[in-house]
Amino acid sequence: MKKLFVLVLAIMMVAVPVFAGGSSESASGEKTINLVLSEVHAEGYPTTLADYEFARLVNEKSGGRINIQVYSGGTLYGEETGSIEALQIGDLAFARVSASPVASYVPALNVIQLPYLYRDADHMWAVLNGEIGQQMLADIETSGSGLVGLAYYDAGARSFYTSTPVRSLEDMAGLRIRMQNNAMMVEMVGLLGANGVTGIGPNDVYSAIQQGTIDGAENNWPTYESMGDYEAAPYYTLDAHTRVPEILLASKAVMDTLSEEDQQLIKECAKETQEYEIEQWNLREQHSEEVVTAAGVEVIELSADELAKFQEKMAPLYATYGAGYEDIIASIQNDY
Ligand code: BDP
Repeated sequence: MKKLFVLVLAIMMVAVPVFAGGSSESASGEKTINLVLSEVHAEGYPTTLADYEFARLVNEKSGGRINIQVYSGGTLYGEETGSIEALQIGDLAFARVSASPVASYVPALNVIQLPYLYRDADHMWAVLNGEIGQQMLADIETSGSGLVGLAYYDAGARSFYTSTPVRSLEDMAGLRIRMQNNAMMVEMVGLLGANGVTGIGPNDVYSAIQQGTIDGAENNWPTYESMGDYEAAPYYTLDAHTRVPEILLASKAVMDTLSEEDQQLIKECAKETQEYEIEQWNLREQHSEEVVTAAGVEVIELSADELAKFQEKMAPLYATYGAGYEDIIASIQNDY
């Protein structure tokens, strides 16, 4: 009888996974809180490593009371919008996502990912860890989005990769480029003469290029390498159009079920993992560049004049998505 009960329980656990988490009681009567984190990247990718570090820290600092289980590789949600919506309704506790799709729910976030906004990574980090970035992160929670912004991570700079070489702005004409689910990003590629295609999760870009549904996509060195996309689109044009940070998000609905102390503990642990992710990021970025170039990818550097043509096309985005944030944009450009 006992065996049968264990079997039924095991089947139920496989058939009905609790993604948001839940709580269980240990033999000593102490409550264990089980929470789930969704990640689109594979094991070993910098953000995935940071997710595990976050889970480890939370477990350690809560004396083993809070357990976070990481689902990597997009196994839970292949598209980040899916995980964001699950957070909103409390079906999922955490998701590590790009800030780009989050801006569809918290539009102000577009301001910190406008094309050609930052000079380099140091400039971006000064802004993100300064008053402007920290205020934006805090605003996610008060925006009514149902999301809580826990921490920013690095994701380098994004550039275009294509199945035919892009050596000039003219070469972008008519290309079908997979973009993240963010209206500003789709408009951006349109301003460059190409057609943005959305609805393709990052793990499906490779096959979409191979099947000819799209002519290319855009991303940083590590994603280009890790997803294998360089094999399908072997031309990488280093226009570095955006620096879009990653964000570790929590569900407001799930956070509200926790004590104030546990919420604080989670927020502190998340912040603590930022430095670790940046270290892992820098290592992986270099490694990915080596792998991709060794595989024979043609890395195309644009001349300053050509790059200026890309940049000039972005003015309408600053006007539309920067409206109401002129002071913040000027401050990012001049004070940091
Ligand atoms: C990668 C981000 C990942 C995004 C992906 C994308 O790390 O969060 O989902 O880009 O383009 O750089 O969708």
